Amino acid sequence: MKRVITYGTFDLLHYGHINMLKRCKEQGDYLIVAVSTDEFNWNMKQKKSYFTYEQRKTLVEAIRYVDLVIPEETWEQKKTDVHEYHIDTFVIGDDWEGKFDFLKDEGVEVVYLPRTPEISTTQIKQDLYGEEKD
Ligand code: C2G
Repeated sequence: MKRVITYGTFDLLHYGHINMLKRCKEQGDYLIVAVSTDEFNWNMKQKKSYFTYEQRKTLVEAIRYVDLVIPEETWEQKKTDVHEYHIDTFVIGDDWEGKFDFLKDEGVEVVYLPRTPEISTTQIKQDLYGEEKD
């Protein structure tokens, strides 16, 4: 059983997220998604998500490709998560290209996949409300 993990905010869930999670699952048999908590989003990513962590967790758990959702609370937790959850492969969008290569030292395959180019949470907000910031 090949175990895969990925991380993200997944706010205003859209088909770009779904495309990514589908391809994450294609990398193995069991997919864990670490969803950023509200505190992590605000303190570390200066992001204020529209949906709370609990709401985003509920949405991501409902996706057929996802087997388990855990909270993402720190940047550093990836290094321990991969051992705690016996991860074979780490996957994330290529907007993070190279940023998590250190996980290879933990014996984990690191895969960066192309994003779905034309959609983003920011774009949705701009289209709907004309807001500039994420
Ligand atoms: N994504 C995508 N296509 C989009 C938008 C997002 O493939 N149009 C992917 C991202 O590349 C990422 C995942 O969907 O792999 C989640 O995206 P975000 O919610 O924007 O996550 P991010 O803010 O990049 O947080 O520790 C890692 C961070 O938590 C990642």
